[in-house]
Amino acid sequence: MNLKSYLLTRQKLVDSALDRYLPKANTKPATLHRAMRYSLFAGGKRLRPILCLASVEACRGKIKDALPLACALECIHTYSLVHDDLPSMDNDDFRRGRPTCHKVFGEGIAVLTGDALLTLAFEIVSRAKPSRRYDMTMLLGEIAVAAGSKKLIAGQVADLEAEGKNVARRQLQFIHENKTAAMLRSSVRLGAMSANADPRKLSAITRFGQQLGLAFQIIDDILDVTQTSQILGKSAGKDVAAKKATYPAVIGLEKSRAEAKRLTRRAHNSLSVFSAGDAGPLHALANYLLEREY
Ligand code: GRG
Repeated sequence: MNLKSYLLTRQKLVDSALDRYLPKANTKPATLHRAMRYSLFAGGKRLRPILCLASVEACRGKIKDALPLACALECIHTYSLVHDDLPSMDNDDFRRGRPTCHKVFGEGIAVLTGDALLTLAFEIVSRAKPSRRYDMTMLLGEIAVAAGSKKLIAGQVADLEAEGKNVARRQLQFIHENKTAAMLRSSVRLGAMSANADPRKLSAITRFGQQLGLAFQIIDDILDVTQTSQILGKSAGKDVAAKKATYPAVIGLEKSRAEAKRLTRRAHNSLSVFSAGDAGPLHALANYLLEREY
C-alpha cells in the first residue's frame, strides 16, 4: 500500500468530518469557537482517528459508522494538548508548528477551549452507530475511561509529580501507559467495537494498541532529545530542561531505541489473528511510527 496517499486520504476524511461536527467560527461565543478551530485545525497528524479507522478495516467494519468515534478521539487529544501547553502545566509556546492556544487567545479562553473540546467529543460519540456486540453505553464508557482520572489524567498527574525527581522505570512506564498509550489503545479498540469485532479480535487489537502506544511515547521522548524544534513543530529539548521523566533519561538513548523496536515488533505479532490484507494498514502505521525515529 502507498502509506503517504493512505494517510492523506484519511486525514482529509477526518478533517472534513471534524469541520461538520464543530460549530462554525462565527457561532457565539465566536472567540471560543475560533479558538477550538484554531487548535483542532493546526495540522495534527490525526494519528488516533487514523488508527481507529485502520482498526475498523482490520475488523471489516464500515468506516462511515466509526467516523464520529475517530473525530471524538481527535477532540479529546487536542483538548489534552491545549491544557498541557498552559503555563500551569508544560508552559509551551509552540504546538503543531504555531503559537499555542493560550498564546493567541489568552489563558482563560484556552482553558475553556479544552473544556469545550472534551465535552464536544461526547456529543460527537452520541452520533456514532453502535454495533450488535457493543452498544452506545459501551462506546461512551470506553472513551470516558481512557480520557478519565485513572488513565489519561492519571498519567498527566504522575508526569507533573515526577518532574525534577529520580523516577524508577516502573513509574515511568505507568506515566507513558496512561498519558499516551491509553488513548491510542482506546482508538484501536473503538474501531474494533464499531466493527463488531469478536472478543478474540478485540483483545488482539487491545494488545496492539497498548504496545504501539508505549513505543510511540518512547519514540516521542527520543525525538525530544534528537530533533530540532522546527522538525517537531514544538519546542525541542523541553523534557531535559524541565527534568521530565523520559526513557532516554532513565535508561539511555540506545536502550530506549531498542525498547521502542521491541514493542513495535510485539505490536506486529499481536495482529497475527488477522489476515495480512485486513491488518495491512495497522502494520503500515506501526512501521511509520517507528520510522519517525531517525
Ligand atoms: C492535560 C489531561 C491532560 C493530559 C495531557 C497528551 C498529554 C497529556 C500531554 C501532551 C504532551 C505529550 C508529550 C503527550 C504525549 C502524547 C503525545 C506524544 C502527543 C503528541 O501526539 P501527536 O504526535 O501530535 O499525535 P499531533 O499534533 O500530530 O496530533
